[in-house]
Amino acid sequence: MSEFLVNYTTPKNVVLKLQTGLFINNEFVAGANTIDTINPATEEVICSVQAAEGAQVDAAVKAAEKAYEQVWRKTTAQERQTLMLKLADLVDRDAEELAQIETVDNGKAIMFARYADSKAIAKTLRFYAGYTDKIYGKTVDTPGALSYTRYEPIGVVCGIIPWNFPLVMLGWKLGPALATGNVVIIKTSELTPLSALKVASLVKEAGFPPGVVNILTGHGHITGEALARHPKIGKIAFTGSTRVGRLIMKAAAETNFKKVTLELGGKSPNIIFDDADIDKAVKWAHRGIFFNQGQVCCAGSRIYVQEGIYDKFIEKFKQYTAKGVVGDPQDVKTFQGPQISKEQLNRVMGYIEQGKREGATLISGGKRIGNKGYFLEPTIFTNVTSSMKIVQEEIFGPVAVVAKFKDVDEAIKLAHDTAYGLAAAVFTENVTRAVDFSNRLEAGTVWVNCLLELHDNTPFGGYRQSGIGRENGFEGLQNFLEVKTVKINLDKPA
Ligand code: TXE
Repeated sequence: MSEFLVNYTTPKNVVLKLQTGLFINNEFVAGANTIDTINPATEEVICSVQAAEGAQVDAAVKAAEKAYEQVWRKTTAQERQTLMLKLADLVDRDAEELAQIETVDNGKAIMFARYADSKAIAKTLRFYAGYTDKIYGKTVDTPGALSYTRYEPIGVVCGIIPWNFPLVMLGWKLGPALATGNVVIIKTSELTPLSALKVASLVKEAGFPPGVVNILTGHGHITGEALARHPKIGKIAFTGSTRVGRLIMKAAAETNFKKVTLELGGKSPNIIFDDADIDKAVKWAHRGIFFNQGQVCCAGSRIYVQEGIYDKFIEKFKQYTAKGVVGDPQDVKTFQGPQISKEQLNRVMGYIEQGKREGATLISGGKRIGNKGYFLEPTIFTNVTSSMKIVQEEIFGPVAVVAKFKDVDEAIKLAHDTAYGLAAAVFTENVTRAVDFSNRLEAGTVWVNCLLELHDNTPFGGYRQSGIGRENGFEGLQNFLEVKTVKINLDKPA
C-alpha cells in the first residue's frame, strides 16, 4: 500500500481513492514539498499532493530516457497499440470514478464530466492507438539514388496541461506521444492534479514499462519551468495561457531548442446572420460561452448578431441563459459549477467591473453567488465596442459580450479585431455564405451552425497568437515525430 494513497469522501458521500505521489518509473514517490488541492465548490482542501522541483524533474527525465533506450524504442507498433488500448479499457472501467474526481477537483458539472471528460480520454487513446502501425514515410525519386523518408520518435517529450479539461488534455498529450513511440512526462496543473494521478495508476495496471509515462504534479514556475529548460527533453506540448506560452518558447530557445507546440488562449467570434435559425443559434451561443463555466479556450465569447434579428436574439438569449442551473457540480441537474479558484473568480469579477466602467451595458448576471464556493452568475454585456478590454482579452469565465453588425464585411472586420485566431462560429442557413465566410475567417477551427464540437480526427489549434501547431488528427502526430531522409547511392550498379 502506497504511503501516498488517500481516501476522500466527496460532499455527496462518494468515496474516492487517490494517489498523491509523483508518478516516476511506475511508482508514486515523494516530491520536494506539497500542494493542497481545493474543491472549488466548497473551498475545502481535498488533499495535498507532492510537488516536484529540479531533482524530481531530473529523476523523471532519467527514468524516461532509460525506458526509451532500453525498452520502448525496441517495442513494436503492435505492442504499443495493445498497451494503449488496454489503458483505454481501464479508463472506461473507472470512468465514473474519474468523472467524480474531475468534478470535485475542477468544479465542473458531473453531467459533463461524465460524457465530455472521462469518456473523451479513452476515445483519444483509442484513436491514436490506431495510428501506431500506420506511420510511414515515402520513397522519393532522386537522380542516381534511392531516397526514402522515415518518421522517428523524438525520445523524451513533455506535455504541460491546464486545469480546465485535465483529463481531455491528458489524452491529447498522451495519445500522440505514445502512438509515435516517444516516452512522456506530463506536468498537471497545480489546481487539478488528481484525475491524472488516477490515470497514472491505470498506466501501471495496463502494464506500461516503468518510465514510459511519468506524471508530475507541481507549481508552474518551478516544475513547469524546470521541464521547459531541461536539456534532455526534445519536445514540449503546452496548453495554457499566452503569457506562459511565451515563457516556454523563450526557455526552449535559451536551452536546447526543444520543439514547442502551443495551444493558447482565444477570444473566438460567434457570428449570427439574419437568416440563421434563431432558436438553434441561441442554444449554441449559450453553450458556446457558458459551457465549463466559460473556461474554454475556444469559447464563443464575442457574439456578433446581424441587426435584423439583434433585439429578438438578445431577448431569447437572456431567457435561455436564465434557465441554466448554477450550483453544486455533483448534482446531475447542474449546468454551471464554480470557477476553478478564488484567483480566477477575482480575475473574472475584475473584467466585469472593467466592462461596467468602460460603458458596456450589463443586461444579465454580473455578481458572485453566495460566499462559499467560487460561483458566478452567467453574465451578458451588450453595447460593447472593440476598444473595450472585455472585447479584446480572454476572460475565461461565464461572460458574453454581444454587439451588432450590418453586413458580411463588417462581420469579418469585427471577427479579426483581436490578437487571437483559435476558432470562430457562423450561423446562417445560406450554404454559399457559410462556405465563403468560413474561407475568409482567420481561425484554426470554424464551426457552421454549431460550436465547441471537437473530434479526435479533426485538427485543432490556433492562427495568430492562439498558438503554434495542431493537436488531434494526423496533424497532431507530426509534432511528435522527426523525419529523416535516407539516400542510397545507385551510381554504380553491381
Ligand atoms: O494558466 P497557466 P493560469 C488562460 C486563461 C486563464 C489564464 C490564466 O485565460 O484565465 O490563462 O490561467 C503551467 N513554465 N488559460 O494562470 O499559468 C501551469 O502549472 C512552465 C487558457 O492557470 O498558463 C499549468 O500546468 N509551465 C488555457 C499550465 O502551465 C508553467 C487553459 C497552464 O497554466 C509556468 C488555462 C512556467 N513558467 C488557462 N507557469 C487554454 N488554452 O485552454 C505556469 N505553468
